[in-house]
Amino acid sequence: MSDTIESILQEERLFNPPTEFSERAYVRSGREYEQLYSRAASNPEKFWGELAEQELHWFKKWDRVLDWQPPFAQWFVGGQLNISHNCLDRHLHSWRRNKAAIIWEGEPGDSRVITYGELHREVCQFANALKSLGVQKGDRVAIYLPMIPEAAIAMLACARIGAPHSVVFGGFSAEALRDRLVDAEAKLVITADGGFRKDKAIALKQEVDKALEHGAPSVENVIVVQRTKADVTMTAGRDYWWHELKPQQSAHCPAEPMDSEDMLFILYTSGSTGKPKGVVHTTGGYNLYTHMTTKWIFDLKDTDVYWCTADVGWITGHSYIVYGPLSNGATTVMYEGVPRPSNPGCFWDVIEKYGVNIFYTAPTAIRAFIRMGEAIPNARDLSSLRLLGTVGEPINPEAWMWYHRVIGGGKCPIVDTWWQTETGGIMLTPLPGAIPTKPGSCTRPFPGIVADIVDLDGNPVESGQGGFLVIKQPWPSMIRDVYGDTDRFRFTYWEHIQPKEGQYLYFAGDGARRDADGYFWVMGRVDDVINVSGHRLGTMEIESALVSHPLVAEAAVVGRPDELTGEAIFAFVSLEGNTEANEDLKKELVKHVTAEIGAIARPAEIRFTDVLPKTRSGKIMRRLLRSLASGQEISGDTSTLEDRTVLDKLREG
Ligand code: 6R9
Repeated sequence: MSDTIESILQEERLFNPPTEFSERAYVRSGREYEQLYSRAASNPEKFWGELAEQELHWFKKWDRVLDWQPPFAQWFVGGQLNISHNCLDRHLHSWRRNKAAIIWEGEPGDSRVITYGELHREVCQFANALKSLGVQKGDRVAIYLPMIPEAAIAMLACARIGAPHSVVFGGFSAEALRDRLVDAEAKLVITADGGFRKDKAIALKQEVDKALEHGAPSVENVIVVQRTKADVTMTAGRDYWWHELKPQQSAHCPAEPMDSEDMLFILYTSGSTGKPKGVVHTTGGYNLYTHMTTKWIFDLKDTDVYWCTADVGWITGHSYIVYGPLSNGATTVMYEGVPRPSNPGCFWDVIEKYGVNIFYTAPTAIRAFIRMGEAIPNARDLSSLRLLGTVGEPINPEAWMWYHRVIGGGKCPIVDTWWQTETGGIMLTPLPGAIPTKPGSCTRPFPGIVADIVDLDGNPVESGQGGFLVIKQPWPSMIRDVYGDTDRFRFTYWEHIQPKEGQYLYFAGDGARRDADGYFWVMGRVDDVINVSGHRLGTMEIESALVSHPLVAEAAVVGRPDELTGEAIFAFVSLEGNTEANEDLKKELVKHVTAEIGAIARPAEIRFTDVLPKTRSGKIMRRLLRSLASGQEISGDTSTLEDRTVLDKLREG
């Protein structure tokens, strides 16, 4: 890792929060934001302590808000609570008992609305089912399900009895599942016969069987939800049907009082090499931070219908489909499907059908919508929307503009939220009623978050200059450990940046710059930085220049070795709709990038492609493209790749 990153992209557009929005928002102006921010900064323990008291239910109050022995933080030490109680029981004593907690829409068009009262009952019964199979506080339970309500029910049931869950994305292979089961030493797996994805039934139970055959000795039982009615083999004494086991159980299951620092879940995140890391989150700090961020960032009111399109197998699904919204007593939409050729407008249908007010999705989805053309969303009534959000990757300014205009009708603020599995909740984001937005910037830190951009020695870099994005103070939902590997926890997050003062800075791999207004601009992963003749360039800015060409839908740039310049820019480009790919267009794109951001960013080579390799959460895997561009074999972990055939297609192209 060398020192800093050069910034070459200029973006001047500014959007103020609409007055009608600000007037009704929790945080109504830049001044209110500044006040909150400085209150949190001057006395973080008082700030978080007061919020914890006001916003959550505790069985026992904490003795100390924070114990910080870098890099180990403990929040609300001595306090006891249960996140499932905060998400369910406390809403039962008001009108919310009969409010929709989850609105679920299945891919084939089936649907279900579950009230808080019903969800509580389901969770209690399923928690008792887990107990009946011998699951105890502290035992790890793996959840390998499609996007069906049972996924949320299973998570809440685990939390209720104090069994940490480890949700494994339903699209991962048997091998990837096995690695995670072994690492977490899971005692039980909750799965389904299958799930619907892009009009096909995909098998899940079969993958679990394979994973167990290949060896996951800690697993004693499997619970199977019937979803697709596919034929599955049930092993007597080991496998149970959800629909047979659950109804026999009592609906009475008091929530286990958990210590604030008891483990709530493990979630695996891929390393670029080596085995995935089990990120550990604990109870109290995670509950509070996801609660507050959901409330203030999505400005979530009791009357809202809120929809986050993520999968529960991703941290975004944990924090912003399940725990954050339910802790706030909100109505959260869960959708099993994804846009597909048979129904490219399915997202807009869901918005229209349920009158969704707040919509949170990923740049990869937005770029796919752009490619399909605006006639599709324009044919639906999206007027219920009042707030939009994005997460997962830097959003290219042109994609932001499209989202704002076509989906938001020019009237909805956009919250571009930067965070990670490790941070548990959103770290950098506008508060929608308070902070004017700039396309491509995640703007400012959430109150209580002390973020900075530094060089390798931990010294802040000048404004406008790119560097390493770090967090300087502990926050409630921060990663506590890498499961079973504390050395890896220290090494991965706390030792790259080495300030002289012995200060500990959290760094998890992103480059960013800050502009003169103090706004943060994430420039991409520092592993992906391209070094052209000694100029270190982030991928985001070059890709955004390409995407700003009207015929380009999506772009990924990587460096490939070059004798003259060290590295040269290699761009993989997907075109809009039916655009014809030819040599003239390549020349035009090279010219366009040069004109937009300068000769230094001139692509040496462009390859047109229909597909880009992505993770399940939609992140472009540039590491794989780098190998392709330099003609090397692909090495390292590919278990998180969404579509394995993509690599073959790219090799042919
Ligand atoms: C929540 C989530 C984390 C990485 C992160 C960064 C990228 C996420 C972003 C963003 C720019 C945003 N990322 N949100 N980059 N702007 N708004 O995505 O967690 O799957 O762990 O990924 O995603 O590179 O470091 P996770």
